[in-house]
Amino acid sequence: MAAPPTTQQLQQWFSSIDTDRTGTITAAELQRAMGLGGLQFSLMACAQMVRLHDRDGNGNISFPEFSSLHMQLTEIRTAFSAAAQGGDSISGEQVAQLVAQQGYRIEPPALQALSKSFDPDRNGRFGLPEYTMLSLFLMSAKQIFGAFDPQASRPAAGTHGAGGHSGRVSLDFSQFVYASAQTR
Ligand SMILES: [Ca+2]
Ligand SMILES: [Ca+2]
Repeated sequence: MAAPPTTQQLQQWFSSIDTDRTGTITAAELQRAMGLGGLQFSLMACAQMVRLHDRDGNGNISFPEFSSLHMQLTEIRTAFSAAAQGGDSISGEQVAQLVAQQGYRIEPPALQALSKSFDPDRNGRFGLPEYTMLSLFLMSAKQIFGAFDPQASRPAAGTHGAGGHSGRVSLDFSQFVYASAQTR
């Protein structure tokens, strides 16, 4: 496995992506940089990447936030490459294995629906962009779910859920719309 990049390297990448020199990276700047790297993502997809790592909530990516985004994208790419073994796509079964390896427990019907929605041409194969989007979606879903989980912020007194999560949420329609909107 390649050595992790040095802070200096990361800083150079950050500066090269920050084309308008604002000291922050927007979704559009990220989209352009990924495109140059041969990965075509929609602006919406890049906005989701920004949102997932925008810890201070100012709508764009600072250098520390970029470091965590970069680490996440590297982890996704490493898992993908190991499964693809030199190829440029992986099967639905491999996606299911990777998802399980990351600790997600998802029932088969949900897993099938998940795969279908990230395989628009329905050929049962997932390239790196598709697998990345699927991973980001799951991460967002976990984050949003956790935010609505009533036990999330309390100690696990009397519950068996991991980290105090009850593992169940109850949403009204507005909350459902809010939650869905955050995952795309
Ligand atoms: Ca910028
Ligand atoms: Ca930010």
